[in-house]
Amino acid sequence: QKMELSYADRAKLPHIHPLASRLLMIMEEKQSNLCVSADVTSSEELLQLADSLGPSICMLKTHADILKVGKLQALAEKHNFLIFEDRKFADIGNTVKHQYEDGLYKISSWSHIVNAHAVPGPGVVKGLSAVGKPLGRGCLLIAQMSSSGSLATGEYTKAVVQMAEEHSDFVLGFICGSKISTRPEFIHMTPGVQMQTGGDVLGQQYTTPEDVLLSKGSDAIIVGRGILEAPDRFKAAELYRKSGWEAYTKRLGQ
Ligand code: 5IU
Repeated sequence: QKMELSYADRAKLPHIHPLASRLLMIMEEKQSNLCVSADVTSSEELLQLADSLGPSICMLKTHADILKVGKLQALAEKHNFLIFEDRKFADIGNTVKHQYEDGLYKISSWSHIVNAHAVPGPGVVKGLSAVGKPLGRGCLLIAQMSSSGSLATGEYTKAVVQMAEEHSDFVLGFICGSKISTRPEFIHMTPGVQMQTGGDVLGQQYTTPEDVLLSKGSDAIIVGRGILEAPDRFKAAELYRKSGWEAYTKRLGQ
């Protein structure tokens, strides 16, 4: 019998990143560990998605090139979810610093959370942190990927965890397939989730919410097409939210 800390317990840990704490509280309050991947091609559709699915989600994952930032921020406030720009920074520190702060999208000014590949070494985190930390932002390191043949495995994954531990004032967790760190301050977020296992023709591999949250010990699911391609997106989002929440409560009860 191993005791699991609840999201609410973890939110109160003394050394937790303030944004991780906020996210865990949102998850607890909204009974949602669902992040919707808003992979649509028009900003109108994205805003509509954010407004209709907002109540069901803890986070919305975006791609900067298709959004109207001001309106999305207002919806994030209205429905109490965080914005996660899936930018996957992967350059040297000095370059990502500029990509994060300046450029076309000024991502640091509106996105609560970004992600980064650890491939360049700790400089990538240091560069992002120089911009994001003063703004209270946070970063997820990509420790594993859901696509078949991914090279982010084994020793690489371990090195990513270590990099996160060394920069836990800015890194608040991981993109990963399963629980890879025992530190309860870190948030594990898993993409490649649908109600049925399987995949797409380009290498994506799907696991179920139950498998991700209960067997694999991750904290949150990231769902795109499982919801976007459903005939009723709201109904589908609620299905994923409930399934995710049920798996989480089962885990707590074990
Ligand atoms: N995404 C993955 N796998 C990963 C990472 C990111 O699927 O390892 I890092 C992104 C890609 C897409 C979303 O934007 O998550 C998943 O979409 P579908 O649920 O439609 O497969």
